[in-house]
Amino acid sequence: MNTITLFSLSVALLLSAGNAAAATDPDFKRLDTNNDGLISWSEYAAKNPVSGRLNPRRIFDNVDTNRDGYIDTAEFAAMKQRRKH
Ligand SMILES: [Ca+2]
Ligand SMILES: [Ca+2]
Repeated sequence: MNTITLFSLSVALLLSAGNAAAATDPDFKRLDTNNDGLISWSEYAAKNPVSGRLNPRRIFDNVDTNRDGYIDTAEFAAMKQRRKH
């Protein structure tokens, strides 16, 4: 057994201990390019270039409800809920 195998095992354990449902949201994972569980503004901006009248910075700030500069899984889930209604 090598260190890489041990590392992936501990990551898998950490992931299953956390909020597995939100962490596996494919839309969230698509935006969280460095897989740290948070979507930073630079990650968001890379996938959402300015186009037309939509300002991605305003959308990002809207989703980042606690204004810490990152979209976490709970904020992302809340945003998806709002879009459904
Ligand atoms: Ca990230
Ligand atoms: Ca936030």
